[in-house]
Amino acid sequence: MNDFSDKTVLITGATGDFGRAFARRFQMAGAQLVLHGRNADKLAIMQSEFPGARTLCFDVTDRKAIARAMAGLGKPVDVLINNAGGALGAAAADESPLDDWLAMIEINNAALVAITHPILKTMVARGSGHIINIGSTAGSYPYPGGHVYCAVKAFVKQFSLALRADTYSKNVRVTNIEPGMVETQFSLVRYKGDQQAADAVYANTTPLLADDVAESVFWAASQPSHVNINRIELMPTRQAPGPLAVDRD
Ligand code: 8X3
Repeated sequence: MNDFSDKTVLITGATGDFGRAFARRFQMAGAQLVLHGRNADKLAIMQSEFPGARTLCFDVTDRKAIARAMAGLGKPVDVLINNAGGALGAAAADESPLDDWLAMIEINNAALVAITHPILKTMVARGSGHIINIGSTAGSYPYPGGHVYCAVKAFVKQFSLALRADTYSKNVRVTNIEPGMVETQFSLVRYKGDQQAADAVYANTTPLLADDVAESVFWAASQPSHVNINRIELMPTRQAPGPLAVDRD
């Protein structure tokens, strides 16, 4: 299915690089877009780029605002892309502030389930819908400095798989998309504005692009309705899971 003209696609965190790429891809297929962001100025720019889209402005840590926005959607969501999230810091666990850990759990997990919950109910009631979560290879492969980020993405993976256990007989599809290194603003946020540190992540290699991830999201969404893509893990050709670490004298 490549024609989404009768489908409403809600993208959270749509003002970031992934969100824009997803919006572009689904716009090409004619989808009616609902774009969420927490920054009104960035959303206004997106509104001019995607004139037919509806925008939703709220902070994903504000549970009441989420409930209000979901209740006020008006029309049912056919595809929910849970994209809002991110990493904070890359220092070793014992050197990381607790506030960063708690914030990552809030934005990547608590917010994701708070948005999913009301939409899942409407999808089950209609007997139709697709929830696409944006996970990460970090959810499968731990790495130094990953600690809570790896853990929250493992939650997203397992939540996605467990949702399938409750939705397979209700015609609601669930997919977890798990990208590795993608050149986006992700690292600039993780390193809290340190451009040099962010640039170093992508230096002298060939990372994925947000459009590569958008293709995977779109491919999963465009399968025939009897096909559920459970997980897609994608990495740059020049990246691979590392060996197990051994401390030696
Ligand atoms: C982003 C991929 O490897 O930086 O989710 O954790 S990684």
